[in-house]
Amino acid sequence: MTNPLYDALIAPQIENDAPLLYLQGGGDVTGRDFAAQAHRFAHALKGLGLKPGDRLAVQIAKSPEALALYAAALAGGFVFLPLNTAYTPDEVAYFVENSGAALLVGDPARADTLAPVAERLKAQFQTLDGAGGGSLTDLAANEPASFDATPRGRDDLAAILYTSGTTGRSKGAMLSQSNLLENAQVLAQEWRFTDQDVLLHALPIFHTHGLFVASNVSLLTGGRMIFLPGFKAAEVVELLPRATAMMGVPTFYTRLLDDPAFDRDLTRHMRLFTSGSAPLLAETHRQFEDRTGHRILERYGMTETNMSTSNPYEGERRAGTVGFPLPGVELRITDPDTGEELPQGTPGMIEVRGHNVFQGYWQMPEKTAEELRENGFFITGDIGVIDADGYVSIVGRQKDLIISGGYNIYPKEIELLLDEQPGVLESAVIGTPHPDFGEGVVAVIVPEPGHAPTPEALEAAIAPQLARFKQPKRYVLTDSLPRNTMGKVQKNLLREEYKNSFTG
Ligand code: MLC
Ligand code: AMP
Repeated sequence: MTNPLYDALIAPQIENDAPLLYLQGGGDVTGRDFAAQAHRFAHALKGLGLKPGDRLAVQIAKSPEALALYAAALAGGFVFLPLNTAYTPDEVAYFVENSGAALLVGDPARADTLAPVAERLKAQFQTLDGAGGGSLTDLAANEPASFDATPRGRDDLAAILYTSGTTGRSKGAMLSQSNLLENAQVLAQEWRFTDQDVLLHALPIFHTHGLFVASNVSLLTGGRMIFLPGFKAAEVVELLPRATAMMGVPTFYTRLLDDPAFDRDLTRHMRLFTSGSAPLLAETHRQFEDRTGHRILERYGMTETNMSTSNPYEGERRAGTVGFPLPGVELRITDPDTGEELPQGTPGMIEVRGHNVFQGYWQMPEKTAEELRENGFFITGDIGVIDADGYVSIVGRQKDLIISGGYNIYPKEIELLLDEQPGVLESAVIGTPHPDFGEGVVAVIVPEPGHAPTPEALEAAIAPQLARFKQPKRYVLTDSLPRNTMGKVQKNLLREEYKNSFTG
């Protein structure tokens, strides 16, 4: 028995003496060194008592070592559970507890708050920092540079990625070896990746986009990555002439367009820019083409489904659409109430089925049953329409979700915290147009009679519990929330009323 993902992504690096990762500020990591580090980590994890199938939760800065830890999880058959570095210890605690993680790896600078979380939840705790140092690196230092990968089947879990729900707490999306491998294979082929590519990698590696789309596709095809700790427009402008491809969220592209140095000449060597995780305005698509001559290739995916659709590499990349279902993916539009398939051209619920669709939510069979039909179709919560040429467009969301700079933010989570605060009768959290992040978070607060809670007080109260990017960027007070006859808050009216919160 083999280990399909490890065999396809990591094993080929063992004999690779060429650079795999180009680093910020110069220097590189060869494929051989990368694989050796991964193997040392895998031994160290085994030495800590981790068994195949155990969950390995990590909240660490992006670095070559962080990517090697992912590779180590693949080698050892541990289920990789990456967490946004912006999450507070309270948020991390939920993921560790819910997943029953055996080990939490965190930044040494946050050990004071994370180690007690791990201890309380009976998980071990180790550290790894953005420069690659930490207790886990020390543990691994004297381990062998080779490792016999643990056999895995195609249906074995490779990763769990948590995704918030519109009600209740986050759910762990279980992704199998074949979910990840087949999706990477399809994308590599559709987007024509080869070992000649140099991917400018500025996305975080704790989400689907940066880890499974960008890193997996590049590793699979034997290409190289300019591996940056985060997105800084000026740095990207400097490095683009060395790259052939880049993947980004729309905010990357709007920020690049704000830089006058970003032009046709600078992007001459590029063969591909892709965008996803949030809607790319047709206007941005056009501006980008005017400035560079490149047409951004937009695709659509989500944590539970990896990538589902893509505009064509050859053929028309149509602005405002997410293209066609990928090979091996079926996409249908249904009536959100009845589940009946709708005729072409009618907007409705996007449902997808195929190799890409996850295995269900970790230990939440009832949630899984609500969203994953017995016939294999996953109900995405996105409203879409298919045009006469087969292009899919996303025209709305049925789920109450804000997408800000490519991060998902669930209003319910914020409303529950705000409603608990003194002086707050009730709240509604909405997303309104934001020039940088696409959508920005606005909290509409109805105070208790005689009270007027200040934004500063509310912000201070929720800050310890909520990652910074989720915190409202604007608070407004109002007398009451608009409701329909069923008593449901009419957020569409609020979005209209406060639409100029960031643009006016
Ligand atoms: C940072 N901030 C954000 C934010 N990112 N606020 C809202 N939304 C965001 N996305 C906050 C910071 O905490 C800071 O707060 C302030 O905004 C300004 O920070 P910044 O320095 O300008 O932010 P920066 O570090 O540059 O980050 C912006 C970004 C980053 C766009 C580069 O958010 C990013 O890398 N986004 C990519 C997300 C991603 O990879 N999504 C993929 C999900 S997978 P203050 O107030 O303290 O100053 C998925 C499936 C699929 O969706 O289809 O791909
Ligand atoms: P996540 O759950 O973080 O993986 O986010 C997935 C969600 O991001 C999808 O359900 C969509 O709502 C949104 N999304 C991803 N790609 C696109 C895109 N190209 N256009 C519009 N929305 C997108």
